[in-house]
Amino acid sequence: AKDPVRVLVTGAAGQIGYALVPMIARGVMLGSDQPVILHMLDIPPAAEALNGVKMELVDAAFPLLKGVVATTDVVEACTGVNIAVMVGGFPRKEGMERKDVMSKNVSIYKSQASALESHAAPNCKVLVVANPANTNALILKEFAPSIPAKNITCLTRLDHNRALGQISERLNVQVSDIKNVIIWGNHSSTQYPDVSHATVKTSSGEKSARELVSDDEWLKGEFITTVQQRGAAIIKARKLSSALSAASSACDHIRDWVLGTPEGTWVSMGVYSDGSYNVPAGLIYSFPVACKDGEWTIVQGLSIDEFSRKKLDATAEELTEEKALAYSCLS
Ligand code: NAX
Repeated sequence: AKDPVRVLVTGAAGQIGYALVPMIARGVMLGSDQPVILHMLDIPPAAEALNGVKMELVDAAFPLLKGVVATTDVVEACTGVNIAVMVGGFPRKEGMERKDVMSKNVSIYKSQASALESHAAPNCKVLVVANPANTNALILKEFAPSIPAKNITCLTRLDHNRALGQISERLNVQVSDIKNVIIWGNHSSTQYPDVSHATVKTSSGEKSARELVSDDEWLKGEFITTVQQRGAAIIKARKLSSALSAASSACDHIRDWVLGTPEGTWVSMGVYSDGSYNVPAGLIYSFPVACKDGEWTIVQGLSIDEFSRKKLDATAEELTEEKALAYSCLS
């Protein structure tokens, strides 16, 4: 039998946490033959609720779940973890300035970075979900210098999956027959959902999604805004933000990262930019990536037309501003 993998979920008493921990305990994230020990962190006001989640995990009697650590102590939470899913953060409340929210999250991610750096297992893989996800991941990277930059990522897989969902509905095809959509940039309304290289499996072979849709106006307009605004549409409908889809996408992100993507297929992940596609180096930016042996690489050589170029640059510009704002909160 395999040794258990320790998975940290921060903000585990929140809505995404509640959807995510049972998925992890059922093997959705790491496979149905991979035992896990869950580490759950939240803040003292949520300690009682967190303990309730722990009680439910015990009651669910998941065969793969070999242990649960539920704590408000960051060091205890981070000790020995192989995977860290950072869902906890400070939400933007009505009337709050962007800078104030940024400042709260910078201080959270700075201290959690140090705890991970000192106490996580070597080669711990980190996924930041909490918003502003890209910039929180960047802060985490800066304050955990001994964790390799390639181990620190943020979640744009939900946006990626939303793009698959929109194409699936439009063409009336299965999501599993669509591949290679891309989310570029920030997990925000400036992200660029791109189908230029996406394909669809049909009875007469693989076809370009763009040709099958054959409506560039929709692809360059409503499709993009629907994906960009989907989070807001869910809040409007549910009076709560996306939770099950966010949790499921976080599992997809880690699973593909650890277990690999099929040959010729890529997914979107927010990763540390090396300057590929003329995206400024040193941002956490969502790229198309292929994964093998537990490592991602940015898919190279895709053609970028003029329309896409502008979109890639606009979202990079927003991330550069966010980075400056985050740094201004440090001083
Ligand atoms: P909730 O408010 O339900 O849960 C957040 C939890 O984090 C709470 O239990 C809170 O007590 C805890 N928390 C706050 N500060 C903490 C700290 N310093 N350490 C540990 N825990 C802490 O929010 P939820 O709906 O679960 O969303 C969580 C985060 O995901 C938010 O930042 C949200 O904006 C972000 N999202 C990101 C998405 C993405 O695709 N990247 C999509 C979904 C979601 O909107």
